[in-house]
Amino acid sequence: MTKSDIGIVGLGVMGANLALNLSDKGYRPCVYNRTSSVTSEFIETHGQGRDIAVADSFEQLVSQLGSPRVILLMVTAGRAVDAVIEQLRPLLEPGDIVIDGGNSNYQDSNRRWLELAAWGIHFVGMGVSGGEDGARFGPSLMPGGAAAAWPIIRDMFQAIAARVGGVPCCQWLGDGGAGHYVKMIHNGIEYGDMQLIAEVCHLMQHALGLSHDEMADCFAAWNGGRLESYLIEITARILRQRDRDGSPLVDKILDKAGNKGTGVWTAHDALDNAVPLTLIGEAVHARLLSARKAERIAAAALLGSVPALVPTLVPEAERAGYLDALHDALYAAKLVSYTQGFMLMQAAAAKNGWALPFGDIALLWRAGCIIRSRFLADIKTSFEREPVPPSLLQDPFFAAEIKASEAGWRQSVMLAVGHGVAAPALSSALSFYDGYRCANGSANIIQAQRDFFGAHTYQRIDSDEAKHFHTRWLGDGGEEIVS
Ligand code: NBP
Repeated sequence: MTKSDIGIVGLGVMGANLALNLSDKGYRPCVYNRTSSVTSEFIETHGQGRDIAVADSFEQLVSQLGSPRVILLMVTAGRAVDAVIEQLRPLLEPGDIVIDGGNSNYQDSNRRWLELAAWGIHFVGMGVSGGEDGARFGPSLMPGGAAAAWPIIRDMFQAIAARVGGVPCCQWLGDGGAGHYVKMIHNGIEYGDMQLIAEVCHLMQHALGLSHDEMADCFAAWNGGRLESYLIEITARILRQRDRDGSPLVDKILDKAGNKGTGVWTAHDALDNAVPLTLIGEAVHARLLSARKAERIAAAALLGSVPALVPTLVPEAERAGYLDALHDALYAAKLVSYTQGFMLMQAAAAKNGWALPFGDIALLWRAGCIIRSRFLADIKTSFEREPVPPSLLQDPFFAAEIKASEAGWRQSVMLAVGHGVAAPALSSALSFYDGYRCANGSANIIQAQRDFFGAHTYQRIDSDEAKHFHTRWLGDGGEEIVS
């Protein structure tokens, strides 16, 4: 019997499309789905003329695979992954490879990597991005886990991944949960990019008074320049879409954003790692606020609603200038978001002992995934520079870019504040930028307050950093060296 190259467990949206992608590239998958009717339907619809094997049980699946066995799990993240691994594990042998391609939490992947290693089984946690289309025609793949698995699975996954200039968007990221960690950051950045675009749309509509077609034209034009990206491109298309009555469809879509938790994981992880990931945090909070629809309606009635609060739109003659400003604001804030995302990955790499390849990460997000953009090529170049800058904002190219965008960015934030249009991501990014480049900040006041009420001590700018001082604020005002 001809053995299959890879077993696929789960024929949902992603599993089915990855199976077809593998088949297109000359690999022979063997597919299994818990509900057998789904497998039958898949084979009836797509099996014609393809060399795809089918299994009715885990035993059958395992018996149809060559050695070492490679099994890709495309099931819902969480308990289902553990349940499948539990059933598969007794059927596997040392050296076999189990790949979890779902949106799993990286801590679960760390655990599964260790648990399966105890049985000699190589676990790979692989982030997959690009949705249905990506899975079918070229996703961005972020694998990590048991390094011994990589030489065995590399060719197969690089063959099905998206490519930029011939380079596959699939590179090994490190031990344990490194792959799922990078996927989590990708998702967090996706939250930030989406929030920034939504804020700019709201300003265009409620402060500049643009029609949906004018907004769409603007995004389409921006997509030809520095902001070129998948999300800008689809926003132009979304704004042009009409409902059955001919009115813009977006205005009929309820303004409550859903989420599957990966943004919250990213924000949480940033706090755990003491990294100021403000923009993604704001994007998560904005989704949480959006979900409180009934409360917002009541508040609008009581406090006055936007745009009724400031009914005056920017005069038409000034619109073009404001649109340029919004372009620059979007670009600069996006730069802050990626700066913060890479800061967090740098901290996580140090904490987990991962040698994350930052330039490669930028490259593997260049195509096949939701945050794909032209701008990621510049990030890749930045990480190739010698010496590597401590953060993207200190890279000579990005420093010049953000300075050139600053005036428009401030103008946009002032527009939002003046018109009462919420723009938490645009404005928090500007506050981060101002805080980041402030050599003498306001934390001296905080340190003095902490010492005043809690004797928490402070360091002095005119003394060795190792020395800590306390002032007897309510006593004689004298200062003492504490350590
Ligand atoms: P779907 O919801 O389309 O499919 C889920 C699959 O999991 C089905 O095949 C289902 O089998 C199977 N499954 C479940 Br649920 N519990 C199981 C169990 N205990 N044992 C065996 N199989 C089980 O999901 P999807 O959209 O294909 O996503 C799969 C993974 O990929 C998820 O982790 C998702 O977050 C991730 N992901 C999705 C996208 C996307 O755009 N959709 C993008 C990137 C990553 P059944 O037919 O018997 O219910």
